[in-house]
Amino acid sequence: MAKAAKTQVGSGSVSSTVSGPSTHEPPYIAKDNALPDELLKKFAGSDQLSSAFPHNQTKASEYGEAARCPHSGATAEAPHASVGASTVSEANTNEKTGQTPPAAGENRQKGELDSVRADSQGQVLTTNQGVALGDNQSSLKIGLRGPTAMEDFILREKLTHFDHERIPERVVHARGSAAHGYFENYQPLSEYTKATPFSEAGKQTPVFVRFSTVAGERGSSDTVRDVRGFAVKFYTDAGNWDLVGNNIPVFFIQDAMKFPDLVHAVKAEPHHAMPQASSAHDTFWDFVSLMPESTHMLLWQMSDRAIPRSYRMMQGFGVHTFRLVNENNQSVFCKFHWTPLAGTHALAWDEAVKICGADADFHRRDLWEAIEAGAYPEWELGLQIFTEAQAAEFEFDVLDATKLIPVELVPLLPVGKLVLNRNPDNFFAETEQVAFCTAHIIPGIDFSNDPLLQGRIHSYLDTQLTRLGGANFHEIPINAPLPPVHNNQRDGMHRQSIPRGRVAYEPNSLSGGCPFQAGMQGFTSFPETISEDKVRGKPEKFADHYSQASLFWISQSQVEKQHIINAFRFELTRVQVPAIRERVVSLLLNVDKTLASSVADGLGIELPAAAPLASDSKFPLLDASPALSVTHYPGDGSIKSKRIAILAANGVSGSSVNALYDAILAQGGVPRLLSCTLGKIETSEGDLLNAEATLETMPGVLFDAMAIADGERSVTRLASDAHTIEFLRDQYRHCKPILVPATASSLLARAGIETTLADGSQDTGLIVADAYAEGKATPAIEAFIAAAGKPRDHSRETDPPRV
Ligand code: HDE
Repeated sequence: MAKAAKTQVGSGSVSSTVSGPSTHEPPYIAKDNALPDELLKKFAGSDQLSSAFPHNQTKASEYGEAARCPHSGATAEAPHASVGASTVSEANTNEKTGQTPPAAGENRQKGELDSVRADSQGQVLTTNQGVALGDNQSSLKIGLRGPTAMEDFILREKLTHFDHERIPERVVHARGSAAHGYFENYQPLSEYTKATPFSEAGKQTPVFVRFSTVAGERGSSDTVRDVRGFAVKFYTDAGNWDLVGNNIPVFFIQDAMKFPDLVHAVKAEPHHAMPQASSAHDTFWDFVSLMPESTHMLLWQMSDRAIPRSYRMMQGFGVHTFRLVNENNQSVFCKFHWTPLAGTHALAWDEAVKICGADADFHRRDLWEAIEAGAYPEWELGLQIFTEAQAAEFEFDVLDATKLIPVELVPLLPVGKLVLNRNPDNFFAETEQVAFCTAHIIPGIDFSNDPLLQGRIHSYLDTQLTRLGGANFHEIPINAPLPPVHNNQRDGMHRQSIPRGRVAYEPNSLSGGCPFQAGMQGFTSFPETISEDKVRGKPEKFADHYSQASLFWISQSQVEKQHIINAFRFELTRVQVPAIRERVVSLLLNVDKTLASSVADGLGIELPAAAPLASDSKFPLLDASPALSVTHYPGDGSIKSKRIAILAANGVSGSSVNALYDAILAQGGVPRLLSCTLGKIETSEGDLLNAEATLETMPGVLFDAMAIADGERSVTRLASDAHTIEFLRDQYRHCKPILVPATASSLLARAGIETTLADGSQDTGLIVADAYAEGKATPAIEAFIAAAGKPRDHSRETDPPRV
């Protein structure tokens, strides 16, 4: 047999990119040949690695029964690191390329935000190309009075960047605020789910949470009547999981097909773009009055839930039924509930409207300030877990997002807490660019067939393509998951990562099969058995549009019921077309006669006939569920992070101001010394205090409670400023605690405030007593602080208001 000649012929292929000899033998290369050793190793190593895949070893397992348990991908180890490299020239390094290539399997583009946070302290200005700027004041001109030179690349770069600073706002939920924090798990939940945030006691998972309103534009006001978004991105060690919920546990519609209609109806009307961030207009009520399934949600939306005092004081709900899946691939259904430790609290409607003018950023500011001050907002996560068999017994369908599951039926299992303890560095980079997506789930969580959820799985991914400019939004630092990303997706606008090597497909042998599929270690969909016709329609139980609306109504306190009536009256009064108003009342008649007739009275109309029912089926009459009332979660009674105004002017008793200030601070409240103007306030003791804000810039609606400090001269000066009277009136009308020294009783009289309630009983929130005695907090201060820590006492409230 002829012996192969020892020749270098064929070795040219090593430095070529097309074709080569038909042998597995590495080409012979004489020692003194200039070809780099690495290149030869890469050439030979590629063939060696590829040879480990004589065929696609796992192809057969893609078919039939075997496919139910996806296999792990075939993989082999590269004999040499350079096999995975794009180029052997990567050995030539510099400051920009970096000195060391990634280790096998490493993706350097990690999720940690620190790698992209920037600080300019002590640095000179540069262009975007890193060129130091000599002059940032004037453009380059031909003579001091001459035209600007076309070559002024510095001016052009600056203006061009500025011209493109805005991205499209979210089509809904455009207005929002967010914070970082963590979710801490109480106990392993492995019986129900393999989702890693629930795997161990005490395990912490980083989160980014964005709260929002729905209808308004990005610059709209925070305190409008609206549903609030409550979107949580869990950066888990198994990838990102987004729980994109609301502060109301149900929704207006049952099928994703109607979402664009709903949003077009509630947003500003298209001809004149009015009103901004409000459902109080014809198109919204026209649509919902023709969609009786929205009745339940409408009651929530007209309730105090839709005007929360703070993002920190509202519940959050995943709304849909989800699945939990454990290691044995057993599944249960689940609903997610966030319960705030601070309790659920609402604004008064009149207050919410006035805050829109006084501080459009009221909720944004509140969240930011609380976190800066270390009063970290907390929620407990509770799960309602139930089986498919239980679900089949319920009188409602768990796939219907207009229905909730009363906690009396399926109690909440507390599983962990959410703590928000860090404000973002940059609103745009984080809060604006964060992309929540219902399709982001991890092993252990899965979808139900709720037709609203199914549509959302598409919509959230799709919307980011327009909003964030392309398919690579997952690489934006705030969106990047903690585990490194490895796949064969390539290119697209603004690609950040620089994948090594020539392989961007699977199966492959040239990259040793990598990255390979994870099989049962990775995400697999729960294998729900479905055998049905293709059909457009809804299940029969979805036709019950009123049982749970009635349930909500009977579960409200008397005060809450009155607020709901008032809200319907307000919204429908702004509607112009009488037929629409009547249609809404015809829906309410199927909920509760008193509700419907009170709203009709408020609108000055006769009761219409009740809206016809959508089904002949008999639907249940349910018992009240106290947990549906806002009063069910009073909070811990502390004044932590509550804003309390102390009004003072020249001649004030300095000791009374100090006593109040100290007592509020000591309990974690936020005291502010307000006066008619900024500047010094002379105390009766001859000291000077500094006013922190004025009655004009920070009116009463911005505070949770108010105290007028002792001192006759001070009271007289305050009385001469009508802002004081407005301040008092608003605080009184919105049922907030008021502390007034006996010397200031005349102020109350000027404001039209009586010291007893309408029924003659004592008003415990109105304390008339001096605020200082012997350098200590008086019982009056203690009573005032105790009242400020409690939920609002609405016993002052009358309709119409007395003050
Ligand atoms: Fe959304 N929703 N939605 N939604 N939604 C968006 O996604 C959509 C629904 C919710 O802070 C959009 O990134 C459809 C229910 C929140 O960034 C968009 C349907 C619930 C946020 C979208 C719904 C929500 C959004 C707009 C019906 C409560 C803000 C921008 C099938 C469970 C997330 C974006 C953030 C945002 C679509 C219904 C909550 C267009 C199609 C039900 C909290 O993709």
